[in-house]
Amino acid sequence: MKHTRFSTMLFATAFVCSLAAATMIPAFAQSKQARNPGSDHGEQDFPMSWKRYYAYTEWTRIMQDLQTKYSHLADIQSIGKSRMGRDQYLLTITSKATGKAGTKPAMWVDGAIHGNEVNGITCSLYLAWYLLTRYDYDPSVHDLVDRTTFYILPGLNVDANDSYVRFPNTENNPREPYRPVDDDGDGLYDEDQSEDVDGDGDLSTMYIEDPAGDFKLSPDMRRFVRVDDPRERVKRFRRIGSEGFDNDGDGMINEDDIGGPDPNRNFPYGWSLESGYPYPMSESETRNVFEFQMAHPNIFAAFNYHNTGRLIMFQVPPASRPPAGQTPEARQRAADALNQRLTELRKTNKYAYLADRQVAPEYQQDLDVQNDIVSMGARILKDYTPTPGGLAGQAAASSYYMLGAYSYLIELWGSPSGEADLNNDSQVSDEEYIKWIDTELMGEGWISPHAFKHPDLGEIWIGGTARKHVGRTPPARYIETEALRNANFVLYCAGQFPRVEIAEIRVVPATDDLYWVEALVKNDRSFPTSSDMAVALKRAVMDRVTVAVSSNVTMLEIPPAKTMIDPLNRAAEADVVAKQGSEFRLKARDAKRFCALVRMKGAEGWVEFTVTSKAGGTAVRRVALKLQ
Ligand SMILES: [Ca+2]
Ligand SMILES: [Ca+2]
Ligand SMILES: [Ca+2]
Ligand SMILES: [Ca+2]
Ligand SMILES: [Zn+2]
Repeated sequence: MKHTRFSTMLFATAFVCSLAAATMIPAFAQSKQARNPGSDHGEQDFPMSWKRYYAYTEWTRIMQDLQTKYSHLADIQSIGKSRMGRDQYLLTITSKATGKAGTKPAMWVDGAIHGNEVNGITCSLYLAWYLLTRYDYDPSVHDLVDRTTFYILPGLNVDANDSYVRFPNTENNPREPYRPVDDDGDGLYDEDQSEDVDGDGDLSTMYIEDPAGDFKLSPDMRRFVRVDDPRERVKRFRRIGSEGFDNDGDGMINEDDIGGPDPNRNFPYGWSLESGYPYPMSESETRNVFEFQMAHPNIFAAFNYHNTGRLIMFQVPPASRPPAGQTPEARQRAADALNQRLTELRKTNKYAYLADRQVAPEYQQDLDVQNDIVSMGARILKDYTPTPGGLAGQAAASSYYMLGAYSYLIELWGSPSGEADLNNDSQVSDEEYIKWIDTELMGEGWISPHAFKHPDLGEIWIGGTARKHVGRTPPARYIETEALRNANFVLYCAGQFPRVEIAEIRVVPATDDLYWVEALVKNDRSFPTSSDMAVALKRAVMDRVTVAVSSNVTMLEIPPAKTMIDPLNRAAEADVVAKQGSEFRLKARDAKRFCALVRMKGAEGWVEFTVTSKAGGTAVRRVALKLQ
């Protein structure tokens, strides 16, 4: 067995072959692939108008039709019923040909937990449509749908969602699930709700003439404004409130409207009685969601769509207590250092973001990952601002702090900010708002004050507010731009889910018939294979490497330790793989070297490394051993 070390190495590495376990061959080839941004990417296969809001029966029909047309990529199910008996439909999107949904890392997306925030439905639905229609045309979507599962629940709070779209409402209502609550303590439930008094299809505000009132009409007669000077001689009005009648004749109007607890205070983490009453997960709408999430530990990250304000609210690890004895000066130095780092980062990326937070070392990676992801979010969404999210009973907090999933609450849209703010004081005044409506919406969207005879109140005035779908949900003409950008951000995140690969494998002769086999295992994505929080919660499944050998090769058990296989390569320090396999965890953009010592009897054999990661997939690579 004479050989030079050099020749064997060359020969062995030349025989490296990789098995295609990580890159599965899709059953549905991309026959229609399009790479021209000027061309159709499947939209015409399932034409959809994104120029309107859909009611519950319409958007659930769209979900059903999508599933029927793309049944090889999508399943539909009801995760449960709302209080009023509506099904909460969920689409599960992944290529069935490349594995079952539960075996792939998953992105959870929901919208409109707050009933009035129906642009969350549109964004979720758009994402589903985008993934399905583009699958055959767009290589990046194809790859994502092959590797990833998307659980999409467009409308969470279905009862209030339906009402918001179909009936006259202000932009703020209805918001909560329909738990009956006796707001005025008269023993009757929801007996006096707001109503469209003048029958114009909108819910606006009622005013009544009153010499002691503190409102007057603006000079252009389009809104009610406060009287600044008490001596001013002008027709005065008192604000009554939202349009409505005194339905129960108790002298009060709209004193017992529909709606129970805030559903986004009803989740278990950080729950409090005051806004999440009567107990955590008391509402079927929220409980169905959390039970589904608990039963699907493959959920790796979650998006919840809300409005309003163009924010990327993300969950961050808990702030560490300042080290004992940390002086205010030391704290200031830390803040200065953070600012300096941010200034440096923004020289090359104006969207760079760093959360102002110090965390314990075991959570540092989660903070780094979130900073990284939301910086890209700010870039993709353009005029959105990252900011750490709230904890109190919020779905996103439970996703991260209880399930270990990276989570994001997107506050969509918002009063037209930049473009409407004409004097650049970072506020949109009522005048600027109306000017924006006049300019951008050709005047559509504003209810000018008008007199009306009210059966309970007599002569009143109604108006001076915007209609629905102006401030909190975008006018139809802006829906698609908003939905597209948000779909891109979700797709970006899913594309950054961990992906394990064996980037390199090589053989280094040790002595006699002994050989070191060394593999370089990598995850080049922005997410680690499990979050720091999942590790802390003991929900993380460690990554695993095992070594298999051909019949004439034996793997030697040697104590697990770092080993320098090649003394000439000082960087090539590797962890010895135990015979029964070794566990580890790949962080974001991480690489680790592993080695095994094997003995070969005969002239030919092979050694195969297998890396399995719950979220990062499986990678297998084999190296041939051959003596000359
Ligand atoms: Ca009542
Ligand atoms: Ca009520
Ligand atoms: Ca009205
Ligand atoms: Ca009443
Ligand atoms: Zn909301």
